[in-house]
Parts: sequence; C-alpha cells; structure tokens
Amino acid sequence: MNLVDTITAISTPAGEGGISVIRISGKNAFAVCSQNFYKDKNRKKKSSIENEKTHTVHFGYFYKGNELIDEVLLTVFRNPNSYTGEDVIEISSHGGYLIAGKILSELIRKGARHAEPGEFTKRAFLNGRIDLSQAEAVADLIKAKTDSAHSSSIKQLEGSLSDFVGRTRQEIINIISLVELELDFAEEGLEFVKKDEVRIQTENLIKKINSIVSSYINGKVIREGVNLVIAGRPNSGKSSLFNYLLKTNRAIVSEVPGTTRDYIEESIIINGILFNLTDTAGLRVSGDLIESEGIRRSYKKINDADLILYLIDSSDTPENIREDYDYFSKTFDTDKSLFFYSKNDLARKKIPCKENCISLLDDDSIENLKNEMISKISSGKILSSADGIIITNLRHKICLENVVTALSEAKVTLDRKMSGEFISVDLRNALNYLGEITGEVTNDDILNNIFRNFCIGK
Ligand SMILES: Nc1nc2c(ncn2[C@@H]2O[C@H](COP(=O)(O)OP(=O)(O)OP(=O)(O)O)[C@@H](O)[C@H]2O)c(=O)[nH]1
Ligand SMILES: [Mg+2]
Repeated sequence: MNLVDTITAISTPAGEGGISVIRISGKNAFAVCSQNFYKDKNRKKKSSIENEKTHTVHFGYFYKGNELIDEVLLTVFRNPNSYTGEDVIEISSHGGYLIAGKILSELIRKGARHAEPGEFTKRAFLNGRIDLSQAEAVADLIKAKTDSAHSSSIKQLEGSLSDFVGRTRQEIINIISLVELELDFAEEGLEFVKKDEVRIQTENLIKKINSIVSSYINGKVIREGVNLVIAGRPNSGKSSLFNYLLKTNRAIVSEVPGTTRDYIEESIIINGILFNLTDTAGLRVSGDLIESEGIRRSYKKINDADLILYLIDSSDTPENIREDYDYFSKTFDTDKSLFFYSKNDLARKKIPCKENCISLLDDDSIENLKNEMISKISSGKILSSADGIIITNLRHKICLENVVTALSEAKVTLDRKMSGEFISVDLRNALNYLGEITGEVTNDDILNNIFRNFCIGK
C-alpha cells in the first residue's frame, strides 16, 4: 500500500458554489503548497507553511508562476492530528468550475499525485485513525438521504459497531482461555463444569450476534429505502395517489382505464423513512400489445417490491369490488402488502371497514394511509437489535454470519467431546471473521472494494 506519495484532490462537488476545497495529504503536503502560496500580494513574503502551527488558518494568494489564481484560505493540520493522520492542508478557494481545477493541477505539477476515490479515508484507516467499519460509515454518512440513515451512520462513525466488535472479541477470548487453560492442566480434555460454561457462553454469544444480523432488514430500509409499488386494476386511482403523495403531476391521470403503460418511479420521505414509489400499469387481461408489456412489467415490479399497496376502486359495483378483493387476497402475500379502497367519496355503498379507505378529497384519509404504510414496515421489525445496533452494510452482515457459523461449529465440536484444541480452532476462526468487520483482518481486495465506492476527495 502506497503511503509515501503526497495526494491531492478537490473535496467539494463540481459546479458553481460559494467555495471549493482542495485537500492535500502526505509527507510533502506543506512543501508542495509553499511553492505557490504567498501571504502578500507582492509576493515578497514567501510562505513558510512548514513552520505554521497545527489547526491554524492563513489568508493569502495562490499563484501559478506570475498569474494570480485566487485569494485563498489555507488550513494547516499537522500529523497525527488530521483526517488522514498525515500532514494535511485544505485550501479554500472561490467556488466555480475553473479555480479549484487550476489549483489542483498546480499542486500536481509540484509533485503531488491525484488521489483515488476514498484515498484520504483509506489513509485514515491505514494510519490507524479509524477502523474499517468507521471508514464505511463515512461513505454512508455522505450518501444519507434521511434522518434515520444519518443517525445510523453517525453512530457507526462514532464507533458503535466497533465497540460491539471489541466487546464480542473479548468474550470470545474469554471462552478461548477457558478452553485453553483447561488444556494445560487436564490430559483428558475439558472438565465437565467448564464444558457447561463454555457451551452457555457460546450459545449466548450466538443469540446476541444473530439478533444483530437480523437487524439488517431494517438496515436495508434505512440505507436504501422501502420499495413500495402501487398496484391495482385499471382506473383504480393509482397514478392519482402517486401524484398526490409526491405533490406533483408526475404521472398522467385520466378516466380512461389503461392510462399508465410503463411504470414510473419517484422517491419521497415519510416520517423519516425513504419510500421509493412505483406507479404501475393497471392489472387486467389486455389485447393491446403495449399495455400487456406494461402489465408484465407491473408484475415484475410487484415481485421485487418490499411493500405493495393495492387499490380497489370503491366506486365500482359490489360484485366487482368483491371479485377484486378475492383476487388481491389470493395473489398477494399479506406480510408485504396493504390494500385500500380508493375514491371513497364516490363509494356507492359505504364500505364497512372504515380504516382502509382513501379519497384524494380527504387529507385525513391519506394521513391514515401513510401511518399504515409506516406501521406495516415497522410492525415489530424496525426495532434495533439487543445492543441497539443496526447493521446497514451487507459486508458486515456476512462477516457476522460467518462468526455465528464458526461459533456453532465450536459448539458441535464441544458436543462431540473432541479435544479442546479443536474447539479453540473454531473459536479463533470466529475471531478472524470478527476482525474483518473492523479491518484488523483484511486484504487488498476487501479494501479496494470498499474504497472504490467512495467519491474523489473523501
Ligand atoms: N372522486 C375521486 N376521483 C378519483 C380519486 N382518485 C382518482 N380519481 C379519478 O379516477 C380516475 C382514474 O385515476 P388514475 O389515477 O388515472 O387511475 P390509475 O389506477 O392510474 O389507472 P390506470 O393507469 O389506467 O391503471 C381519474 O379520473 C381520477 O381523477 C378520488 O379519490 N376521488
Ligand atoms: Mg395510472
């Protein structure tokens, strides 16, 4: 891993804005910047960034040869007290498309290398400033679109997962010492009492980790949102509801059944939860080729959905309503679907079950629908795990599952009355998988995979 180079990148997004920030990190960060930075416009005073104190800000002029590029502020961070743990300079220039790019090319000309995506954070990890799960939290934090995504990633950055890994590691080490201590003394393997203790501790640990593994379902909701598909017969009011929820006229609405052909997707946040809404073509048998294709796509979307909202037109005849309801209950999995009678203002006959009705002329009915959507996805599930930790990252989930497998193998070994050495091998495997989460155990492939998904300049 190359920690020798001095790296640089623009850390702010491209486009017009108040300021841009160019970051530079590494052994030569100060030397590289000193060549172009002057504290006075006449360039009489050559800057001596090398002598500046850490965490100080300096106003000055960034020159390229004789050309003034911009007035800038330069912030100095001395190692190890910086984001990367190395000497770091952050140059704040005016925003816009050109300036930051010009400064960047100057820094590269003077010997810095353009940073790869996530390389600053990767260095923070390699220099031991943060562990791997915290580095991943940085990426999630930047990408967070909802309060819940923000709060779970900031917790992880603050070390909630790292602490859990640390505590679990200690517990496994305790079990290992229980097993190995016995090995030193007893020729015949584990004593009966110790064996029970090892079993109980291992089982408890498995239970605890499993509860955290199962929090991943919520983690996925937090990270990616809920994929909610609005489905129903043609003309049941799907597109109208879709527009109402989005507060736009995104989808075409008309009284002609079969209006929506292709599906339409948009996202909204309800109660801090991101919903990825899909409006679909009304489900019916159609002779029209294009509509049929639309309906085929509707079914595909329905299959992939986390939650289906099925609308039944309450202005229809009682027979059709009954038939539609029968179709719904036969076709959809109740765990992941909700049905509502739509157009309640037009209902021919008041529908007995009040709660399941909506009308776009009645705001309260839509509020009620939203509440139902939230409680459907949270029905006992959006709770955090025993330790209050929610896993949002697939990699962490897989590592924890491997820990559980290794612990379960330790239990089997124990039950087979095999020698303590074998049990301890299983337990050490569990330790290894645990270490993969925080990056104590890692390899280039894992690292590259993680940091590839970062943005440049982070
Ligand atoms: N009175 C009343 N009319 C509604 C309500 N919701 C929808 N409509 C009307 O019902 C008709 C059909 O609405 P759409 O939203 O196009 O129905 P759809 O389910 O998307 O229909 P397809 O795309 O053909 O499958 C339109 O004329 C809407 O104005 C409602 O709550 N009350
Ligand atoms: Mg429609």
